[in-house]
Amino acid sequence: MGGANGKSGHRVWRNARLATMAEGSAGLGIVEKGAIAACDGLILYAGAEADMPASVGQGAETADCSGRWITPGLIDCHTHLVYAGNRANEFEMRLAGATYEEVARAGGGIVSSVKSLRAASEDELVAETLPRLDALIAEGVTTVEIKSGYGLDAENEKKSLRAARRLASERPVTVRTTCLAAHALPPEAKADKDAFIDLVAGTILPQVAAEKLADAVDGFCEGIAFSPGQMARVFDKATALGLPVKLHADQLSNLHGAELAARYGALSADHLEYTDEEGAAAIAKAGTVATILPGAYYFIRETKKPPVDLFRRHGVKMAVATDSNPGTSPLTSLLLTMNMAATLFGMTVDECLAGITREAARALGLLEQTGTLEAGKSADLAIWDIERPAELVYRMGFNPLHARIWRGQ
Ligand code: DI6
Ligand code: FE
Repeated sequence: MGGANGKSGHRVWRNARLATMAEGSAGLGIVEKGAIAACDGLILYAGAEADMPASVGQGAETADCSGRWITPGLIDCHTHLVYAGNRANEFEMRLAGATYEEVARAGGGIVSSVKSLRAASEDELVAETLPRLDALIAEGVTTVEIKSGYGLDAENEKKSLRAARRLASERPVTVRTTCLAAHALPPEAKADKDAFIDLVAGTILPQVAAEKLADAVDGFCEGIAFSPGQMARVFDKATALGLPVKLHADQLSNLHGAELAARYGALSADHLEYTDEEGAAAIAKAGTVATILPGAYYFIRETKKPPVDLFRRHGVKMAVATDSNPGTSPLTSLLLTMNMAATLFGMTVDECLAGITREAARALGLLEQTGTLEAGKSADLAIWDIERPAELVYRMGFNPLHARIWRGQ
């Protein structure tokens, strides 16, 4: 801390190529021969080196980037990163021909992760999650969203959210937490979905809100989970508690989850494989981001692709995220996720990169703070050993990160 002039963390990165991702600039907002100045964790200047006011760089600790590319720090805006154990056994059963239902009857599925999480202490959850968080961070992630949803009662949902919050003091990363209590029906609910929704809206959400453990509320709207009517009750309570909402929508069938999310002004609607034109139009109008999750599509060998073309036509903003979870997307690489979004769904390089920066920030309600290289935002940067941005999407299993800066450090 403390630059030569005494200001804390006054730094300049010069001789860099910038993909600012700034809204309204063409493509990636590229600046050749660029520079970034930061102080007190915030960007003071991002633009052409030749245009940087001398005062901005005076006394700063200066790094020569030797022509490397700088992008905003990456943002994984949809994860279920906090869980205990894993479900590799189910993966083997499915490879041997078992159906998802057979796996569930053998004690598998979300409920098996609920059992493991309930048996783990908060400390154990933090310790088990750190290697997954480290994998994301190693690729330049500076902000990650983490959902609960494997606790499914007040104590265990709060334990997950506390573990998620604690990760932010263990590593230099911004963590946003989301309460996904309406994820699945726990065994003790005895198939009574409405009674469980009473518990979520009447007990779990108020407690989570009172202890300020969540930044948003999510739910799984699906035949195998909760109906639009049940989700609406959860969203009514979230809204009354002042929490923004998100939704796992239209992943396995079209229950018009996108329209439901739009009706509540959701930050994002996620998955959306089965969303139709009305759904696309509704989220476009509401300004709800479509979060594209190719990891789950790939891992469960889904064949229905999200309607990326419809989203383009309606001007829907698209984020891209890992959906990191033990059951349908055991994925901890945003770089590989971009490759999947491009290869499987035909998203362009520009869309993929916007999806893990600017649009991911928008999906978290954080666009004022991060997601682009612009003055006034957090100095969250990823510096890459690449010749062109497309390399970040093109490679599979290779990490060209040179350095990662979180809040100027
Ligand atoms: N959709 C999914 O793909 C995951 N949750 C959800 O709502 C599945 C989570 C799991 O199987 O553990
Ligand atoms: Fe998910």
